[in-house]
Amino acid sequence: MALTVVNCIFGIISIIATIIYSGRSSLFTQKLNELLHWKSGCNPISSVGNVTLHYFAAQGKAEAIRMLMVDQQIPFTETNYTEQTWPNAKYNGTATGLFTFGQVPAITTSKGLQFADSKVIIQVLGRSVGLDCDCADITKCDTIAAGVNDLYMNRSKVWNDPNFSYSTRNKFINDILFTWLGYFERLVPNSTSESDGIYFSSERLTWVDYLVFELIESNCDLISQTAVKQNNPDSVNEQDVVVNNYTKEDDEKYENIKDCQSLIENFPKLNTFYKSFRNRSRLKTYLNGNRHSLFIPLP
Ligand SMILES: N[C@@H](CCC(=O)N[C@@H](CS)C(=O)NCC(=O)O)C(=O)O
Repeated sequence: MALTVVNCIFGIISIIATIIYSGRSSLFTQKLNELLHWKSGCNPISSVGNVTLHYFAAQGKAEAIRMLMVDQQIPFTETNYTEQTWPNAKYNGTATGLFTFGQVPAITTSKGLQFADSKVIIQVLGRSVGLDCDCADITKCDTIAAGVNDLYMNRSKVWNDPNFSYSTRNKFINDILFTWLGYFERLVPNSTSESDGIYFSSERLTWVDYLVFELIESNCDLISQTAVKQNNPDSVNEQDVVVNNYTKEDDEKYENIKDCQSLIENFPKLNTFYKSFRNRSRLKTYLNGNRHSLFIPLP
């Protein structure tokens, strides 16, 4: 009897050692976690319950989170801060520690979770519905999220500049957007085809797909909403000519980028991803409904 127990212990230790030395221990723990939660991904967690999204009545850094919640049927309500209500909310949220760095988005949930930061939120919500990346792809997913954030910050600088003009719009498309969409184009896996679904990671839908989709969608909207030159009479302003060496030809080149189609067709793989993702039925209904404004009403 004692010998059988010793044999068993020895057997278990050998199996664990083999898994560790084979370099596949993360796959093993992922499979174990998946079995325990009955959900895919490296680090699945149980349902978060009903969510309250603390953010402005604007798309901004909360929009990809909203898209994931709508598409994955996570029930949620919103605080929708305005220019008037934000200063007080910021003071209170910072005092309670909910807005860790004095900013939103943040979430609270009926199961007692509360934390801030757009990337942390979307990743946790993804984990709760089986949309975490595979363990082997965690670095790729974090990298994509960092890239989405970097482009967002680059864009904010341009679009929130009080001297924003039609020329700066076109210069943004030329100098920043084309370059960055080129980076994302390279991150679409080659092996995917439209019929299988195009996904950035783990050969299945994950939270990063919502981040990249929203990035494309919001840039498309910004470009379309500023496409008409008549509404931008200050085309090629003097400052742009002097400071940025900007010419009328630059304007003409990028005024052709006037809607989503004319932008995204320059990036074939992203185009296929974008079109197939936009067809997700709940998401399509959401996109066609009354959404918040693109711009944040900050005081
Ligand atoms: N790293 C944070 C940045 C959040 C952030 O920049 N929030 C802005 C709105 S998009 C904000 O709260 N601004 C108001 C303020 O700072 O008072 C995230 O990604 O969630």
